[in-house]
Amino acid sequence: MFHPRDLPVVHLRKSFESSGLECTVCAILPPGINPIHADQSVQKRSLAHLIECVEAAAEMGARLLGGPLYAPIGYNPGRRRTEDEWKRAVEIFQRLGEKLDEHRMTLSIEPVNRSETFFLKTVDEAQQLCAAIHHPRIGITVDTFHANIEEKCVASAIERIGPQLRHLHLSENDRGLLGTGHIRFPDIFEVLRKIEYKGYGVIEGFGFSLDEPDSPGALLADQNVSPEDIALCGLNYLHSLGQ
Ligand code: LER
Ligand code: MN
Repeated sequence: MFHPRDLPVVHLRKSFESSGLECTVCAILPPGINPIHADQSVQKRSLAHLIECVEAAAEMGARLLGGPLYAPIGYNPGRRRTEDEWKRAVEIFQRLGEKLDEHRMTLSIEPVNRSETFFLKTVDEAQQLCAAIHHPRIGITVDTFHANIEEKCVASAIERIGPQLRHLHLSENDRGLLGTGHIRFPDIFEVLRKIEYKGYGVIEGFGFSLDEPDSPGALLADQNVSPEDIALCGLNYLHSLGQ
């Protein structure tokens, strides 16, 4: 989800209901929204945007909203994160707490790799952020693509955060078909069983599609791999692992 207002939320909810599918939402912040920005008007707009995201997710029937919701993807001012930025992130997520309670929504903050953010790259940083926010509905999304870049070991990182893992993006090291790269999914599933993970594993990958010429898939994916392949071959691979 980019702009919540652009989504046909009622139509989506009906489609999920009629097909018996559950829905989780991953949001990416659109231009002009940046919760860690020093300008108070940007902060205010960002809180309003996050509230809209929670409301739109609820209208779609979701109980989980996740993503790199602290800063826009690609925002990198070329320095380390400051304490003020950290405080702003803590404060904005704390202020969102009431809305999460109202809609019984889990918020799952996703660290992403260094080419996409300077603010939150590892699960340990995400754990520190969650500890500072201290809200029972707020936890962490691990994305195996990002974790493969930023963690020493993806499976150990997942084991370390244990119950704070609320959502999982299953993604190959090149965002391609699951099982064709070097992410050690069997080790990851072993650790998920160990921590008794009860959440979803969502396949996140990029396939080539002419219909979406500006999408990451069209720009980066193997041209022989479609978005449908990402989902269906990925699912076959997960079944082959007994999942
Ligand atoms: C979102 O889940 C994600 O992984 C980001 O890399 C998207 O840009
Ligand atoms: Mn992801």
